[in-house]
Amino acid sequence: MSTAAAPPKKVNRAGLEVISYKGLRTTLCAGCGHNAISERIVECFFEMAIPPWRVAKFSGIGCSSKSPAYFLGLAHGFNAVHGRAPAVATGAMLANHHLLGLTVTGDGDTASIGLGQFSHMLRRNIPMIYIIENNGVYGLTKGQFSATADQGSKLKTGVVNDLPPMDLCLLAIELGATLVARSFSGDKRQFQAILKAAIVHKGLSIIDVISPCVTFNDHEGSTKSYAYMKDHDEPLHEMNFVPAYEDISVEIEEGEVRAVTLHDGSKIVLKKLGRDYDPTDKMRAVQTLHEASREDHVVTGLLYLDTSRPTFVDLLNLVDEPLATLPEARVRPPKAALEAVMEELR
Ligand SMILES: Cc1ncc(C[n+]2csc(CCOP(=O)(O)OP(=O)(O)O)c2C)c(N)n1
Ligand code: SF4
Ligand SMILES: [Mg+2]
Repeated sequence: MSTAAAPPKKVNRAGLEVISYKGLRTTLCAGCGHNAISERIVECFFEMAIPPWRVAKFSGIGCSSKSPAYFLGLAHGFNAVHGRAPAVATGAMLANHHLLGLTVTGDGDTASIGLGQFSHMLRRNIPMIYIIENNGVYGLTKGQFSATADQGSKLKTGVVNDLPPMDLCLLAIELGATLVARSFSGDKRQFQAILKAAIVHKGLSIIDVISPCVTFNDHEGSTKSYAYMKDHDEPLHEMNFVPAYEDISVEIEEGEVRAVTLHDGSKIVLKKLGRDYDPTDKMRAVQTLHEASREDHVVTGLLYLDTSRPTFVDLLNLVDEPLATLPEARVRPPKAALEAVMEELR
């Protein structure tokens, strides 16, 4: 009988094992793209050593919005009404801007009932990560087209979508998000690099992830299926994330590699694939998305990055301590001040 001791469990820089980053067992369909996204969230938060209790998760209603139950079980969480995650998250981030906000929701939740709230979150550049698990349908209510479904795409029943799609990345760039990326749930490496960059970005990160619904939208005629993405995914660059604590000097080959520096000194290293792409050029980002839509390509990667725009928390000039932890004496005017106001109104 062997007497060898069990190998030590792997811990991250926070001294935590990966199990501290997991959630409940998924109840989504086997093969659903949303499950792959939950797995990447567990891996990235573990690797970046973010204590899970420093994270606040938000969602709306949908299969995608159920997924926060399946990762970071030790984090704070709020499952809002359909489409209302942005307002709840905005309030929470203002009440405690020391938390790392992570919203995971769907294309239906975001682009239909939640569009108004989504737009104002973009304008305000609320500092948090907002992931859209985009499958082109309302999965939870049995597969009706959502507002991101492509014109001409077909449901299993043969019904054709006659309406033009809403591109949530275009909207995000236009209305003020400061990190905007598109990925595919089947591209593990690319999504990990984007998510790690979003974790350190000080501003609103919108990540639109094409995440196939294997039950209602993975057939021929769908433009959000695994097969369609295999043929039409056009990565803008090969992405690598170099965290600030790794202190690796990045070799820049002129014209081939572009490195963009994030707020904490971490870097996103973008290796050119075919075209030269500068994610800090807003006009170029918008043009690239329009061209891709015209040519039936799905461009993925880091579409847009702006590290200079202030967040809503900066604009409000909040005190550094979380408002939620301030004693009443510091958040409420004293009785004498209220009496003086009343006196003026008499
Ligand atoms: C106010 C309200 N209207 C409608 C619904 C029905 N409903 C539940 S989930 C959903 C859409 C979900 O689609 P999506 O956000 O894309 O998530 P998925 O299931 O595809 O991941 C709808 C319309 C609801 N729950 N509440
Ligand atoms: S119905 Fe579609 S979106 Fe919902 S869990 Fe199943 S595969 Fe995923
Ligand atoms: Mg959906």
